[in-house]
Amino acid sequence: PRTVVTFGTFDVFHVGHLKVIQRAAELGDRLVVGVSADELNMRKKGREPVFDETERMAIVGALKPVDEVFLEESLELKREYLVRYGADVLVMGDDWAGRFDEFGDICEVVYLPRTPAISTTALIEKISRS
Ligand code: C2G
Repeated sequence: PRTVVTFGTFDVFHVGHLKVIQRAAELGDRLVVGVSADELNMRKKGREPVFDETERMAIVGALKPVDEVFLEESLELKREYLVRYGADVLVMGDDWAGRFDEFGDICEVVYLPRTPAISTTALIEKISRS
């Protein structure tokens, strides 16, 4: 079977997240998702996620196209995760285009276009204004 692996925070889960997961799943037979740990998010984005890692993993793990979830604790461990979960394909949104090309020696690397005009940051703003 062809295993697809993707990564993300998936905080305040929205349709942009859903679409990238659905499209990632179509590229193989099995989809494994690495969900960013709270601490990794603090380092990456400088703010605490709205939903904690346990909640975000529960949401992503319950989606029909997702076969397995794990906690992504460090960006530096990407290669180890790809090997551990037997990735044939690494899928990322194109906000990461070019950033993971180095893993092309162990799997196919695919960047999918982001869904326009929706983001966790914009949602947080919209909710706080209402
Ligand atoms: N995404 C999308 N369209 C949007 C918003 C997000 O396709 N409008 C995609 C992103 O490109 C990414 C996934 O949804 O592939 C998750 O997005 P984030 O939660 O923002 O993930 P990020 O914090 O970029 O984490 O190791 C890499 C990181 O864990 C990626």
